[in-house]
Amino acid sequence: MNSTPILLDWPQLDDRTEFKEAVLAGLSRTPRAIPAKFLYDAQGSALFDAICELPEYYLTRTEIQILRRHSSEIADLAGAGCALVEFGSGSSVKSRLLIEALKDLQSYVPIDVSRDHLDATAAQLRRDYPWLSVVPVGADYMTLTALPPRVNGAQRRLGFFPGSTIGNLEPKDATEFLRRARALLGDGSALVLGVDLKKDARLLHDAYNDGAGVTAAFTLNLLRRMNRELDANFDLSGFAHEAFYNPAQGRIEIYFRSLRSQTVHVAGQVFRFQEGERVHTEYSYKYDDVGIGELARSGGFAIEKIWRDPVRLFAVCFLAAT
Ligand code: AVJ
Repeated sequence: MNSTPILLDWPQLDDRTEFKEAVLAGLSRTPRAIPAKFLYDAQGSALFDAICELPEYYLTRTEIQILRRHSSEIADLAGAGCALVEFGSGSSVKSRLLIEALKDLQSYVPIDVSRDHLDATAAQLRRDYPWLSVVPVGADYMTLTALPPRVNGAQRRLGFFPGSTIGNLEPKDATEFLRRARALLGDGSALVLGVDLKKDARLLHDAYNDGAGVTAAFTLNLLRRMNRELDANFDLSGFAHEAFYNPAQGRIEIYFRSLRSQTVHVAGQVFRFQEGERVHTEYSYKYDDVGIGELARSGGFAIEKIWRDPVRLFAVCFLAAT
């Protein structure tokens, strides 16, 4: 199959304009915050891949191990003839485990905003799985409202949202995501969801404060990106990565913090930073069984099965549309 990328819901603004408007708005509000999705330019994506290899960052390798161990059971629950729809397809290591396990897979539909990434992934998958119909969709999965028609002809649409990416979303947005996924995938669909679980605060802290400083470089790459793309003049030595676990909210909070009082120019505007002032970049919510159940229900799904790593405390959930 040599279908070319189908571009649906393509953003009206080009990427740089969208980034600029989000940054100017984010630095103008109190408290300051820039949406996490802007961390993933080419450099940021490469740094995130490096994070996944860190000894402290257990999430990726634990999830891959769960998927490896239980892929045939996942395939049994999914049934034959599915279309596999991945929300935010990064490196396709995890999807490959499902592609290889699912029976009579009708198509693989990676949804991603990064078109370059999508093209490269699709080309490689077509080389590796010549029998597979790969149908990439260049879109933001938070706003996508329809799948390519061919995909709707599958027996069942099986969504895949790995990596605990759902943890980036505040609970109301996580519910909104699931509702949208439920509507997009349709009646009788299912969703394989990766969720990081609540655990010892020290282990969580270390996962976002690695010794090699890769996570700090990932956060501070946002400043570099503003310097590169928005004609900003952030002095990288004047800011630091900050990440901590907030037990009351059950989430990791990530910021960059100004180490002194300073003035920065961004896209022709001037922003004043007090010493110690921070700009929020990410949340990473951690769930427990009750929380997963509530989340699933609020989004129109029911839990069919959960596989957990009892040591690393990560879960892969099979949710069925209700
Ligand atoms: C990709 C959102 C799952 O929250 O663990 C990792 C992002 N940020 N280290 C996470 C991230 C810093 C990651 N997610």
